Amino acid sequence: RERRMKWWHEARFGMFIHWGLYSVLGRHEWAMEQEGIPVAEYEKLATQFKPKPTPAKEWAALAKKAGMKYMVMTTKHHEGFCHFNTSTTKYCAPKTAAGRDLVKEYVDAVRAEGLRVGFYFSLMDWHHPDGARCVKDEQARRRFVDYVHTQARELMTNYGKIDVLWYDVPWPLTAEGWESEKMNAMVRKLQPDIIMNNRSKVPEDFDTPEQRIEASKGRNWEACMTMNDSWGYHKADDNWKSPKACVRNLLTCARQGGNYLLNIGPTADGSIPPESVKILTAVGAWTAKNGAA
Ligand code: FUL
Repeated sequence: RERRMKWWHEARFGMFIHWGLYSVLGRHEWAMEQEGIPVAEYEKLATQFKPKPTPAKEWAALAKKAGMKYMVMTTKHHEGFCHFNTSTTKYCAPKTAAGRDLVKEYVDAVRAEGLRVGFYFSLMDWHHPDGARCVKDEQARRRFVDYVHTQARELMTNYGKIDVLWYDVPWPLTAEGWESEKMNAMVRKLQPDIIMNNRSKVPEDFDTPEQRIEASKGRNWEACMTMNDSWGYHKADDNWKSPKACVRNLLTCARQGGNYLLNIGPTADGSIPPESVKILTAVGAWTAKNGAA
């Protein structure tokens, strides 16, 4: 494990990207759930999700400039919309208005900057009809777990070497329910050097303190944080941290032996909010002078 994790420890600093149909709304990546938007209505957002050409190139260039060494993009958030081409559903970027595989585009852009590639993948899924009832109905669980494992297999098969798999929110199942051990063994077989987080209810390689810096005893860890108070693009959230605060967080993580995963929430067309560009550019000026760790 330590051999596999060497680059990750040296990296220290990564970019998190929360991007999805919720970016069209510009409120919250939980809007579907928080506002009780029915599936059929929420699905219509896919007709408005038309990113400009290769926004990931802008993200990757900014990440590099900021001194970040890896990136982690939402391939599917809780809303269930897939940025990748999948055999499991039509609810994915290549088969809707976007008209192309945004994961492929992202992977190419990240590699072109010489950065490491990470995939965020939500287990919880509000779109899939079995996503909630799987907890009470064994047939539903079987279908849903097959669905999720197939998507994980696609992500681990179709994009070359992937460096990080960042699971999220295992609600409503247990590790047994998700068949997490089996899923993660499959992932490792396909990607022997991959680094996995702890959110499939199996500890795996690293812990994920969220919106706080907290060293894990005897465990690798990465603090994920936002620059304002939102993960997804949020029009009204202007509570931006200063570049100084971000540098301070980076240093605190580094000093305590952890990584810092700092989030951007691009708009629906893929543009990075100007405030985030400003902050990361200033952080980059600092890391260029002092080094990230
Ligand atoms: C949380 C999610 O519910 C948030 O939307 C976000 O993705 C964060 C990183 O993880 O648990």
